[in-house]
Amino acid sequence: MFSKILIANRGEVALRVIRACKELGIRTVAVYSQPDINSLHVKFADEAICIGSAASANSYLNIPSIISAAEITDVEAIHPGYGFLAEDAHFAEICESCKIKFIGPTPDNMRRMGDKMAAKDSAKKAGVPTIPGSKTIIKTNEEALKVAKEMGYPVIIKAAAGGGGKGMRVCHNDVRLVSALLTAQREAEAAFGNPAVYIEKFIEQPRHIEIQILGDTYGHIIHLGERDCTIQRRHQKLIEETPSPMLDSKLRKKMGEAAVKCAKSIGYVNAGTIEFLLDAKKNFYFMEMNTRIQVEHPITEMVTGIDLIKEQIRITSGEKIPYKQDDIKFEGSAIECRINAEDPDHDFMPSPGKITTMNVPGGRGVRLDTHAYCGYEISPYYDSMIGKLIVHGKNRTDAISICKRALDEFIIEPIKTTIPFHKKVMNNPAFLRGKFSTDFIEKLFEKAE
Ligand code: MV4
Repeated sequence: MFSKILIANRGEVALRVIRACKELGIRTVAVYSQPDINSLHVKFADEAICIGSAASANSYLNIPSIISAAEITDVEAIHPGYGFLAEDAHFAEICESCKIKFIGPTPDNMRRMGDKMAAKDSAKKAGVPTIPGSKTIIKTNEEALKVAKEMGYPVIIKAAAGGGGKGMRVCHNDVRLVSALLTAQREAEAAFGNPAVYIEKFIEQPRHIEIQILGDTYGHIIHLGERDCTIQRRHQKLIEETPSPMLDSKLRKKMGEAAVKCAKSIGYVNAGTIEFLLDAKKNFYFMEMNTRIQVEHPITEMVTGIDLIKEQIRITSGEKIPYKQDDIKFEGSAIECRINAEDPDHDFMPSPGKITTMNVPGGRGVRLDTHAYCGYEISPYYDSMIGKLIVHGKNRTDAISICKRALDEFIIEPIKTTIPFHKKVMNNPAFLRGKFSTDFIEKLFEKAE
């Protein structure tokens, strides 16, 4: 096992990794940008090194600075958290060449899944259902029209280098398709430096269901069930839950096995997530794979009792995963609410600033992952997440009741937060019934106006 790890991240996830390290008896090195000097990850790490100024490009994305910090402090491994360098194959290679272990998948794993068409192809070859669509990149209007005619409208244009919704366009007819092709290509070029797009049949009112997987360096891969991430706004997840109200144990097993097949087909190592779309008839389709630990990983930890960050570290240090698929048991129901410094009454506008009052919820079934505290300033330089409220109950109804009372205890002032939004959702009839799709938030705000 490692004796010292550097965490190449900030905020709640940096703290999350430090906590796992402490429990494993591993010393930690934090890196931080100048404005982050008062962050808890700096306070709770054994050592901390300033790696640059506020802009991410100068600090949390600054590979030479991070590698220098790792060499000065003589760490054996780097945990990248999520975002920043977590899915950067080049960074993982540099770590390797400096004899520092990258806590995550191999550079080859990341490259294979980073290209969305290649990823889809891998899934298809592994025998996993994929969304019908073009087999190649679409360059011309003629190609686009031909594919749309074959599949029938509506169709969706997606960026090949993309993911996460950027460069996407839904089209209902030929005229819209032709104009959307050019804008999608331009948007893809601007966002990813690559204008390549492809076309798929558009699945209407789907659910976003993802499967957590873990693979070790000996080729042993298991899944840890699903997370239902259907409640999103502009491709930002706001609420995640497990188990999904849409899945029974039979479908869970089928999707879990499909996810493991995908991961095995590319020799996947470490923690990863396979995203699926589930249509109204409960057909599931591979969408993409995230080659990192995700923001919403705690809900899986709550129902399985497995610490995913510790497993990531153990896998990287060469240990075998100590469980077989049948050892994984799911207990109760967990929900995560993302607490962002955003104003839900004004189009979720960012609301950075200093927190002068903060009362955090606790009690039975409550977990709070946050780097914020009374006196902490939410910086305008980074994402607006203040923390995550994670609740765990014996079933969905129980989890919702814990969530409601925890939200009532949660006070953050004077900045605006998503707490009132979550309170509203926890009382929404469609949410309570578990019957909703990816347009849930749009519909919620339509009604109010
Ligand atoms: C889709 C889709 C419907 N049909 N693909 C959104 C982000 C990116 N990962 C892919 N996304 C979608 N792809 C087809 N063929 C609908 C979405 C989508 C969506 C997916 C999950 C959660 C929220 C969403 C919101 C809008 C669109």
